Amino acid sequence: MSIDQKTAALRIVLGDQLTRSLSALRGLDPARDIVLMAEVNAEARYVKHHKQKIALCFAAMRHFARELQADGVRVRYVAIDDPANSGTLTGEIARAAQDVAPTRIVLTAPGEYRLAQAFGQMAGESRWPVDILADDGFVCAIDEFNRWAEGRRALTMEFFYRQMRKKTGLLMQADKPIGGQWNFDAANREPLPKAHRPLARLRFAPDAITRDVIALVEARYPDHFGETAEFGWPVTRDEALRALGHFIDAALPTFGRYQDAMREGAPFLYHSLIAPALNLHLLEPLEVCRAAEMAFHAGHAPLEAVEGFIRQIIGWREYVRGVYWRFMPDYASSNALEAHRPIPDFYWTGKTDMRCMAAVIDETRRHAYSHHIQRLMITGNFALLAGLDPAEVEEWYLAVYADAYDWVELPNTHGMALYADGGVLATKPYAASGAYINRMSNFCSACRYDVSAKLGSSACPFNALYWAFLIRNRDRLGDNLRMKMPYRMLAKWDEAKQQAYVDAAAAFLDGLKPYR
Ligand code: FAD
Ligand code: DLZ
Ligand code: SF4
Repeated sequence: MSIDQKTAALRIVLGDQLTRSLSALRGLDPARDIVLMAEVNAEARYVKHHKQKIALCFAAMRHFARELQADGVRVRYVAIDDPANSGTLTGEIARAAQDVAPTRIVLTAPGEYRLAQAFGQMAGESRWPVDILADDGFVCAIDEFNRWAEGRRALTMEFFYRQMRKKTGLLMQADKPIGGQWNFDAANREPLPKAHRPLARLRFAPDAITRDVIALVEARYPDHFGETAEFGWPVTRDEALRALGHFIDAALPTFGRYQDAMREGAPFLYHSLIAPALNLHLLEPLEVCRAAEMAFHAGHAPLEAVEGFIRQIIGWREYVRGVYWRFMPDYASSNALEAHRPIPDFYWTGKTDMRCMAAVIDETRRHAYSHHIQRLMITGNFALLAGLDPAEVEEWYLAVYADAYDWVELPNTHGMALYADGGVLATKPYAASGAYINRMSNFCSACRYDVSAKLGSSACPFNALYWAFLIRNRDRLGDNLRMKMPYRMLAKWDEAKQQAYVDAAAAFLDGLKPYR
C-alpha cells in the first residue's frame, strides 16, 4: 500500500470487530483514512488459545480486510509473520501512527477489560488524539445495563430479559409476551431418545486463505491446545449468514426440546453454532433474533424453541456482558467458595476414566466447541464440585472454545459454573451428581465407573464429590432456599456417613495430577 496522501483518521479494527457497521468505521473517508488491522502474538498467546480459535480469528480478519480493500478502503494489514510486527496491539497502533501521522486515531472499545485498560493508557500518552467509541453492536448499551442494575438487590436475568423483550418488541404483542408467558423452558430440555439420529450440521470447508492461516497457526503455536483437522467455522459474513439460515431452517424447531441433551459423538445436536460468528461481530444479535422470530410467525418453529433461543441472546448474552463491565476488575478476583485446588492435567490431555469428562474434552479438542450444558454440567460441574481454582478454570475456558472472549467467558465460568461471585449471576450453584449426567446423556453407559454406586472404587466420582461439596459449603449455602432439598436430605445422614463421602471425595481428588 502506498500512503502518499495526508491521512485523516487511523481507524482500528480489532480481531473480534469484523463488521462494516463498527462505530470506528462510521464516517470513514476511503480516500484519506487508513484502517489498521494487526495479527499480534500478545493476543494469540496471552492464554494458550485453541489452534482453531486463533485460526478463526486470523482467517476472519484476513477475509474482512480483503472485503474492505475490494471496496476501495486503504487497509494497513499487519500479518503475524511480518518481521516488523511489534507483537502487541498498542505497539502496532503506535507504529502505524508514527508512519502515517494521522489527524486522529479512532477505535471501538474492546471487548476485554485488559485491553480497555491498555487502550485507555495509550490514549492518555498518545501524541495523536484518540477517540474510543462505544461498541454499539449489542442490544443493551453498558450504561443502559447499569441503569437497569442500579439499586436492585439481585440482578435477576429473567427481569433483565423481559426488559429486553419490551425494548426490542421480540415475541411481543403490544406490551404482552406472545403466548401469555415470558419463558417456556418447562416445555424444553428433554433427553435425546436412544434411537434418535441427530441432524448433520453445516460446516464450512476452509478456503485457500483459511488453509494458509491454519498452516501458519500449526507452525507457530504447536504447543497450543486443540486440533485443526476438522475446522469448519464460518469466516465471512456470507458464511455466517448461511450458518444462521441452516440453523433456522433445520435445527431451530428442535432446539429447545434437546437443548440440554448430550450424546457422545454428537457434539452439535440442535444448537445454533453461531457464537463464534456473533462474537466476531460477523452476525448481529438482533438480526439473528428477528430471523428466529420470523420462523415462529411463519409456523416453522414452535414458540418454546424460538423463545428459548431468543432468551439466550437478548437475555443471557447481553446480561453477562452487562455484569462483566459493571463488576470488573473486582469480579475476576472474587472466590466466594474459597476454591483453591489446581486444575488437573486431564482438562488439557483428556486422559481420565470419567467418560463424560473425557468425551467433552475430546470434542473440545477436535472442534473448539461444546454446547452449554456440557460446559456447565460436565466440565463446569466437576470444577465446582472439586473446588478448582477459579482463575485456572477460567484460563481453560478462555483458551479452549472458538467463541471465548473474556466479557462472555468470565461471567459464565466465574459466576454461572463456579459460583465464585457468591451469587451475583446465579441464584444457586449448578451442582449435580452423576444421576443428572446419566439422565441427560449416554456417557455413563460406556464409563468404567458405575453411576448408581455412591461409594467404593467403582463409584461414579461425581457422587461423592457432590455430597462432599454440600458438606464443605454448608455454612455458605445451607440457607439458600433453592438448596433446601439436598441439605434437608443431608441433615438425615449421621456423622459417619457424611465422613465417608468426604473421605471418598478427598481420596479421589488426591489422586489427580495437577496441570502445573
Ligand atoms: P446455542 O446453544 O445455540 O445458543 C444460542 C446463542 O445464545 C449462542 O450462540 C450465544 O451467543 C448465546 N448464549 C447462550 N447461552 C449463553 C450464555 N450463557 N452466555 C452468553 N451467551 C449465551 N459463550 C460464549 O459465547 N463465549 C464463551 O466464552 C462462553 N463460555 C462459557 C463458559 C461456561 C462455563 C458456560 C457454562 C457457558 C459459556 N458460554 C460462552 C455460553 C454458551 O455455552 C455458549 O454461548 C454456547 O454454548 C455457544 O454455542 P452455540 O452458538 O451453539 O449456542
Ligand atoms: C482472540 C484474538 C486473537 C487470537 N488474535 C488477535 C489479533 O491478533 N489481533 C486482534 O486485534 N485481536 C485478536 N484477538 C481478539 C483479542 O484478543 C480481543 O479479544 C479483542 O481485540 C477484544 O475486542
Ligand atoms: Fe461421568 Fe460418572 Fe457417568 Fe462416568 S458414571 S460418565 S464419571 S457421570
